[in-house]
Amino acid sequence: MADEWFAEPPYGGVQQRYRVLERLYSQTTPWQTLEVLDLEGPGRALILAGTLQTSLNEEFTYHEPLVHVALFAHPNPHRVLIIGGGDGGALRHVLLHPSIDRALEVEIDQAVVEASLRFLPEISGGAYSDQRAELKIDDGARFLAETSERFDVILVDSTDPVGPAAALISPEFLQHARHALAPGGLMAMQSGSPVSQPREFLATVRAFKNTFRIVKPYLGYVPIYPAMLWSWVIGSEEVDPTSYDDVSVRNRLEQLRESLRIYSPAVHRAAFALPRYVQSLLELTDRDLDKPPTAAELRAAGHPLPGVVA
Ligand code: AG3
Repeated sequence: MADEWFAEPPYGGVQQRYRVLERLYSQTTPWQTLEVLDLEGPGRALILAGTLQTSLNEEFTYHEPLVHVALFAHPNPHRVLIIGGGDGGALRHVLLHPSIDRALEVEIDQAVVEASLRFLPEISGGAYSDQRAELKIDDGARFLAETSERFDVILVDSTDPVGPAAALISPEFLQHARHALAPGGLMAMQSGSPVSQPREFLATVRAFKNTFRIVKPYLGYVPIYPAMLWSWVIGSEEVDPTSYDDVSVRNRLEQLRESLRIYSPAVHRAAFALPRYVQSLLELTDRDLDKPPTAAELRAAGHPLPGVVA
């Protein structure tokens, strides 16, 4: 049998690859190409537009930081909006919190939900049939522009902010999201890898800084994403996600319907401690966004693999 490997397009001269055990499904949806592959290590994996999104063995490495850092940073979240997240993993993690009484997911591509339910049902784990959950197939940007509903937490679980998902860091989208937050609300979004995608990371944080009073990027490891070191960012008008009551987080953690594999109050706190080179990179967000940083500027800021960006 031929040795078959899957890799995302390279970042500069850098590429991570996985042995393909089985090709289960592939389709071109109205929005993107969609594949489900069984990869050695990650297990069954969802690939959108040629980039790895999630897999059975590793979904927690991405969903726990996205969902639980944001939800525990809020003292008492009841209503959550998820934009994207068609694999249902973010929804499942949100619904682990007993305080949640409404979790609305707005996903643009119905095919992602269908393929995930068919090939990766463990990732949503029945979340779509939970009484508290609602799924709308719609453009999240349009939904937010029109809704009068208010949410305690908004999570953006998107593909990389290039192509269609670039709209999710536009000033209009973020203003609409800010308006859709209830008082004390906060918004979290994946912001790419400071190592393999420093420009996407900086553009996302910069867009948040232009919208929210309090903006805190944080880090974690997602082994199936390029360079593994990943980032998310939280924006809020009132809530600082780095200060929360340890005792109440510990109590709430015990009440979750499933035990977690990454999140703890110590991990929450540590995630916001940024290496100094990431801080130097972030200083580049204070300049004009229309001119993304050059490779020389990234190198000067101490970026560890400047070869990944041309
Ligand atoms: N969303 C995708 C995060 C970005 C991955 N980027 C990449 N592999 N180049 C994750 C969706 C999981 N619900």
